[in-house]
Amino acid sequence: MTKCVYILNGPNLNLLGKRQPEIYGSETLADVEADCQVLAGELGVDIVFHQSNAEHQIIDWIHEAREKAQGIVINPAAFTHTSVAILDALNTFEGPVIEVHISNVHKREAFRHHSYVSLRADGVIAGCGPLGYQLGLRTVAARLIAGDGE
Ligand code: CA2
Repeated sequence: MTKCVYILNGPNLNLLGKRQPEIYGSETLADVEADCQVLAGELGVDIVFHQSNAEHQIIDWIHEAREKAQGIVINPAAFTHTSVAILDALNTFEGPVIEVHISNVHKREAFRHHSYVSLRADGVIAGCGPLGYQLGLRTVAARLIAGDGE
């Protein structure tokens, strides 16, 4: 069966490429999704790509991923720094989880230095721009393939 990876995005990332290009670059979220679709084809995995400004919606997608996906790439955006609920949801998911941040959160304000999601993430990518999503997807796919041989 083809493996499926959920790529989940938190609040305000719908504005990617439309505001603050000096921090987040000029690629839109639709560009990121298109790049991930091309890469997924090369890697032989399916992806489901979502963005929401609502915490409960992201939690519901993580619950859905428990049934439908084998891996998760997540940029929780500001919920990274606040959401025990998203951490709790991710703790119920059994496959690889990679946390992605477009900007280098460690070079920014102190409140961005702590991540609840990192307590569950198997890997964290920050400061690589939108390319971070492809690095995250490659990492999840590699871990799923390695797991197949176990
Ligand atoms: O660097 C990242 O990817 C972040 O997850 C982005 C979040 C921020 O709260 C995190 O600390 C780091 C903010 C997402 C806002 O996205 C925008 C994109 C374009 C224009 C305005 C906001």
